[in-house]
Amino acid sequence: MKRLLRLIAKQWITYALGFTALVLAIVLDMYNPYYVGSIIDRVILGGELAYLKTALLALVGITFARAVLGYTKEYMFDLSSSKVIVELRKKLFDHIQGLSFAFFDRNNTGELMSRIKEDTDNIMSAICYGFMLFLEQVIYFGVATVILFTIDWRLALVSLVTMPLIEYVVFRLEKQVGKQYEKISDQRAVLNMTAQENIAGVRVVKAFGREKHEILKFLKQNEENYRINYDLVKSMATYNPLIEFLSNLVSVLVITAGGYFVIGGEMSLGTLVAFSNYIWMLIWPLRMMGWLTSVLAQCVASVKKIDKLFDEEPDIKNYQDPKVPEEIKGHVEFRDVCFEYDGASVLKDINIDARPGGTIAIMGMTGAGKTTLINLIGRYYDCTSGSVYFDGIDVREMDLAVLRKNVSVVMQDTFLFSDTIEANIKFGAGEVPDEVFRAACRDAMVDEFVSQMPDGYQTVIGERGIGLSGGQKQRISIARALVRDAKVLVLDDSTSALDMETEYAIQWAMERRKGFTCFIIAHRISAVKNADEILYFEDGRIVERGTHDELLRLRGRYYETYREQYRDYVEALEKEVV
Ligand code: DUT
Ligand code: MG
Repeated sequence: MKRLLRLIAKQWITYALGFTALVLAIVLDMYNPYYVGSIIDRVILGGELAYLKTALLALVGITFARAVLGYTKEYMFDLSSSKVIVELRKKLFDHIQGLSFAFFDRNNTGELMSRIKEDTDNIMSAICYGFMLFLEQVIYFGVATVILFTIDWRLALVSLVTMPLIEYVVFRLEKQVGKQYEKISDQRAVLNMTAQENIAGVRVVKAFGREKHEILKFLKQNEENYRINYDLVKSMATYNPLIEFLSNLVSVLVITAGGYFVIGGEMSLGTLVAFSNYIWMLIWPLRMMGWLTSVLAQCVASVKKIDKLFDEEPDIKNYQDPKVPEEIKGHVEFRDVCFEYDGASVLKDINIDARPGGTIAIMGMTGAGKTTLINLIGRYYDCTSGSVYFDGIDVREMDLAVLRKNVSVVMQDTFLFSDTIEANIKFGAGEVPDEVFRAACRDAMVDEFVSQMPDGYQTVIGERGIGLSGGQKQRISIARALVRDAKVLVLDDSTSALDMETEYAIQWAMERRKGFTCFIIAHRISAVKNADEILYFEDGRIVERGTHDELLRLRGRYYETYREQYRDYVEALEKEVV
């Protein structure tokens, strides 16, 4: 809440201008019934024709000034609130971006999206027209009450009698409607999610012939949506006529009682007409209060949710006195590293020494902990015990920005943005000299297919049917890693979708670039056999380690994998030997 108030306070000038316009508009509004009343008394009844011109001119003037002030008021409130929301959204987005992987493991995307979109929208409605109308109605109510009592206290009392009743019904309606709105909002989220999942996963749906099932599911949710909306309309239809009736009842009471005063000569007709006009300045605020309180309550709920998100601290924070190695060489060391996800042990007693310029290859079954291991290098997670060192500094004490700048990762799941190929490759690398960019594209074999596209590197991915194959996406993400020229390169299963020939060409290019420490996770022997050390993982432990030749001699898991992949070749070779 404090955060929001601070942002609002920053826009105080525009809010103050809006507020001034609002007060002036109300003051003008108060003159309207007065002139109408005087026209009746002085012109219609008193025959004072000369006054008609003055009164009409005043009414036209008021209408015109009222329009200008109304515009200014809305514009100022809109402007300041939009600025507040833009700032709030930016802060929230920055904050979410700063949170660690573990946070995103715990929270789903849909929920975070609704914090950024729906909750900020709720706050926007509250601080813009919610706040504006609230002020306006409170002032109307206060001023109108004073005027009514000044005109005639007896009539004022008569008109106030039914007000609590109106207010009671309004709040009853709001309570019911509020619950229904909540249901509608929840249901809409479900509907959106189903639609979104089905459109995003349309290939899976079609491949498994589930179109009919998914359509039925959607229809059912759509029907449910209709039902809840229908309930809402029903409540409105029940309560609104009652509110209407009570509001009109006030007029009837006032005109009846006032009629007696007019007939008795205690009050002029014009005053009575003016009075009955002022009454609506009491009724409208009352009728709106229900809706307004719910807008404000929704805003408070949204602010609380957003505050909770802001309170979320990144698990991985920069060390208070971050260290930077004198010379960055790319020496990565794991010492007795263990890692757990929420208490489930994933890595156990890992010791690795990756010398600068060396290549460590990692093999093992799915779920063995390979990705988890490499996530510890760039400190996307912190190990549970033991330490990871980068150039002799514990990564937990190293400057995070420097560390991450020097560890370039090609992730297992390629993620490309809907942007040009060039922007995707240069993503996060800052200024990239042209020759570095070209060399990366050449080495990652991106040039090969991009040069055949009519727009080349300016082709926007994901637009107008520009789709890419799995291997092409992998090549782009390899180029993205190479462009950063980091001292440590991590390839997580990033050549799995490539044909042997392309994989070999990329390997050869890497060999030629060298000068960086490389971690390669791969399943193919061909991708790992030249590594300085091959680690074979099983269940979070290194069960075999050594060079290709050493591991073959060991005749263990690695040898088995080798035999599987080169069965025909090995058999032929063994026959020949015999
Ligand atoms: N795991 C979690 N939470 C996560 C990620 C993984 O509990 O956020 C578990 C699943 C698995 C183990 O950790 O049992 C190791 O996962 P990892 O992704 O490290 O496995 P991998 O060796 O990279 O498998 P793959 O070859 O399928 O990529
Ligand atoms: Mg993995």
